Amino acid sequence: MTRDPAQPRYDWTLDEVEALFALPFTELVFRAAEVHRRWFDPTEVQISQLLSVKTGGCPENCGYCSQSQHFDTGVPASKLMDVDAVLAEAAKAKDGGAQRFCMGAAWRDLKDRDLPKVSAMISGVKAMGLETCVTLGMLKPDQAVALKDAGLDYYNHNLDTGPDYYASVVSTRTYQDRLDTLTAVRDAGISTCCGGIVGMGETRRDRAGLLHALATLPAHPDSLPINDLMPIKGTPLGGSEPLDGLEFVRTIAVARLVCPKSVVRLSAGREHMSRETQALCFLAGANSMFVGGKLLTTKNPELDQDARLFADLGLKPMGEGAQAPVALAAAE
Ligand code: SAM
Ligand code: DTB
Ligand code: SF4
Repeated sequence: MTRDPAQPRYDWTLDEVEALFALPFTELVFRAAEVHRRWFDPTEVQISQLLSVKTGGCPENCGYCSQSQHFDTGVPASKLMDVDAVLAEAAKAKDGGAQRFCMGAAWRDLKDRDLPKVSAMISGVKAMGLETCVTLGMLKPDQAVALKDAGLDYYNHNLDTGPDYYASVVSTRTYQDRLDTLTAVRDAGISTCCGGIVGMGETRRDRAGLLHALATLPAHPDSLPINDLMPIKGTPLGGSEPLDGLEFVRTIAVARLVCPKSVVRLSAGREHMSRETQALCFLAGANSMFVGGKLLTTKNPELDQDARLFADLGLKPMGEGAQAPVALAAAE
């Protein structure tokens, strides 16, 4: 009996995932595009915008990160933003066309003392009619429940890379720590946003390892961000050899095939990607992106550039009756 490739599976082997990477490029992208349109309208893209609500000074040593206090990156540490200032940024993001507002904090874990302020940010953003997402480091089960009660839709917590390469990237928290936080998030009924980074000097097998880990979770991530490393001077991984664009597209395609119903985000790295590479990503199954000129601490394409990309590719924001972003509408 042949299996329907669009039906989610949780029993992938690492060899099977690696074999997908090895398919001829055109065959891989075709298969991914076929699966993509079984679950989604391939002209629709989910639009998120990021804000760093607490920047720098992080005690963790993630080797790619501008915000770790272990490396001299020139990113100054700042305190948790005031709720009003965050809501003002969320309003601007909404006006620009964002559908989800993602707030990131450079923390190892959430401290209970910060819960009331973070909860106020979440409920305030939610009240503006935006979807809410936060990424605050490790969470305990009761904290996840509190965030859900505040109106949280998504929690972002990445596995970052495959389990075999993980120790070369970060040593201050384990893969299992990350899996435990994801369990707390799922158990609280919050949607999961979980993916990783490529272009950190890992092998193709490591990239397959990341996607294998995601595809064999108890539930596939609702949102699956694939980040191309934004190289940061002063970090251990800042001088990594850039990943070939076609290999990035392959990673997107394999993510689409192993997690067919996940919303796959073409995440960090668009700033240094050609329009053609991005177009191939959308063809290969990516259907989410960050808009706005800034990610957390690094650059992202400006709205008018993305407006042109959307118009040229015939893409539209995901969802019935979704508002075309201002700059997108202006470019039509
Ligand atoms: N401190 C929290 C944590 O790590 O769980 C939340 C914020 S952290 C910056 C969120 C994610 O951004 C990381 O897990 C990583 O996957 C991604 N990220 C951070 N720096 C990056 C970079 N230079 N390039 C690409 N992705 C990056
Ligand atoms: C994710 O996977 N990518 C976003 C979000 N989740 C939090 C972060 C990208 C950060 C890129 C580097 C920076 O701007 O500092
Ligand atoms: Fe801290 Fe998150 Fe950066 Fe790691 S990725 S150093 S936990 S801010």
